[in-house]
Amino acid sequence: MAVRGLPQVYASHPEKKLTLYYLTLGFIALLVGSLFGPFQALNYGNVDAYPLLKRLLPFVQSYYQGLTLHGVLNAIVFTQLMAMAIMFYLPARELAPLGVKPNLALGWIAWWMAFGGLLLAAWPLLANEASVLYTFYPPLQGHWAFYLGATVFVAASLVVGLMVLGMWLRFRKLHPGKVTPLATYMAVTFWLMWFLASLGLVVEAVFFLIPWSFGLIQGVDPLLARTLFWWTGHPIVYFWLLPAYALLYLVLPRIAGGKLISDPLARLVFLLFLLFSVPVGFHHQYADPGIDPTWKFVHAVLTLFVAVPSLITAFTIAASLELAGRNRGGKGLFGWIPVLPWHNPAFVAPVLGLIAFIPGGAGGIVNASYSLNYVVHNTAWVPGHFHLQVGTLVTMTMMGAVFWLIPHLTGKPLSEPIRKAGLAGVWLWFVGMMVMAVGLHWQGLLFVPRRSYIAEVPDAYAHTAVPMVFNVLSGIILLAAIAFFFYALFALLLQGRREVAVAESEVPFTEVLSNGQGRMVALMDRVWFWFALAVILVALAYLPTLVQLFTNMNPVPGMRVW
Ligand code: HEM
Ligand SMILES: [Cu+2]
Repeated sequence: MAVRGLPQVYASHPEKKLTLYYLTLGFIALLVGSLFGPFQALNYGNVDAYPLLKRLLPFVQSYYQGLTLHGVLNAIVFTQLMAMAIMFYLPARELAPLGVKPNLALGWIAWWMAFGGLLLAAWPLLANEASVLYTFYPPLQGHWAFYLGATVFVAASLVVGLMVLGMWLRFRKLHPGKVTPLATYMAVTFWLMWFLASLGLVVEAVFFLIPWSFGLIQGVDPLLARTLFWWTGHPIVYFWLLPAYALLYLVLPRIAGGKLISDPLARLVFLLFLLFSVPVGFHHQYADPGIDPTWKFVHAVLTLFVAVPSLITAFTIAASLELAGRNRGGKGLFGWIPVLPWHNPAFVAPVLGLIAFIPGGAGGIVNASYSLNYVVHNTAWVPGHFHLQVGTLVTMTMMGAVFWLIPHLTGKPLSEPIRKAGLAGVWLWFVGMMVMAVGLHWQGLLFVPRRSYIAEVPDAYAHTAVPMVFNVLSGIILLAAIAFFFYALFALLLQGRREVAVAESEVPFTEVLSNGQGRMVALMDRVWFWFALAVILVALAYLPTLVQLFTNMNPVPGMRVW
């Protein structure tokens, strides 16, 4: 039987099992969270399917309880578990041949913290005791278990960060003077960025939300709470995005049949994210009172800076894909495109995600442009924008990765029917998201608010009938996408067949055309120096405002309006 030999594979690579646990929990969260999506899309098409949803899931009390679950499970839980998996596993495998092993005890502690925190927060969410949306702005007041569970869940990511940092420090000790290998460099800058970024949310939770929800303090200052929230709230999107970027740089070119064209550019991208991800949060507070317009302008400029690494990424990855197509014999201006491996969902999903990222990024630059934000702020435009980013590029890159990663982690091979279902799932997901993006952006320009059960007021937005048709269509397409993709995923995970050769398959790390040597790379490898610079930038961008807010607090009592 083929099953013999698998225990040895796991014994020599125990990090495989941990990664599989992170991934599986993440995709279960995505499945549950996404189920509310089609109902929301129909809502933005003026079709009220909530009576049906309440019959299917009797615990659902309202549109907003569903939306809270959707935002929390997809944007916080799924994304974080993907980051824990990818930004741990790739460096762990890269460093293994160099004699560095991860401290897996930490990794398992993190898994149990994530799982426990998730269960604790799920209880009030499912019981309609914390229908405060995934931004939980005070004075809306949720149940204490929601804040505590969410905090423990987020803290789990920091433990994984420590584990990866530990691997890197051991690498440095064992190989003095050697440049950090690429995947590890990405992971280290990534986790350092996240340590700095998470501070805002940690302070908000530990000093305000948790004591407040336990009744230890009477009120919270909404402006201060929002400012601390967005300290983390912007960089959290890079926390979602960079694991996808890591896969785009490290794995996608290989799957496409080519090479990564530049190692130093890939490093530069991650370094720029370390520097500029955090000091930009006021772009979520352009419409807030009590924040000086000059500081809003400073954050607007810094936000446009942080678009640069994504532009570099677009060119680097597109060039790497073109190289792959040329290697495969593609000729002419566009001839390299059809020869790429379009039969393979592991290739198709991230590439479709990248296409969605073009209008997604353009919308982001609009949002960032200070006074332009007043046109779109809090309208349906905003979910239109971020479903292209996190709902499409990030999610689809992870969806694609499972088609090589799960066989690689478990030895369970990708059969023809599963491949086909997966391919259908990712195409439908892409088409559905693009159609929804048209509907939501368009409605936003017609002043339809986000976060609204508009199907309950069917005459209020009758002037948006055309984009509504797009939203209805997208809801139906995305429901089909969910069915195909999750069928493929669970068929892959739950099958009995296992092959040692599949379990032993290597991580498909891409070869690099221009190597990771030279002065630039050595300079970028001074990670602590860059980290210190990032800390200074954040202090400059935030402390003047935060000192004022902390010394002029106006706490207000909480309320429950649901
Ligand atoms: C299955 C496909 C999906 C559909 C049809 C869908 C649809 C929607 C719609 C229409 C909204 C706007 C609701 C409102 O403002 O009232 C929304 C909100 C949101 N979605 Fe999705 N979505 C899907 C998947 C995802 C995924 C995969 C993610 C992230 C990984 C995501 C993250 C979010 C977030 C963060 C919000 C904002 C929640 C809030 O405003 O509190 N969605 N979704
Ligand atoms: Cu932002």
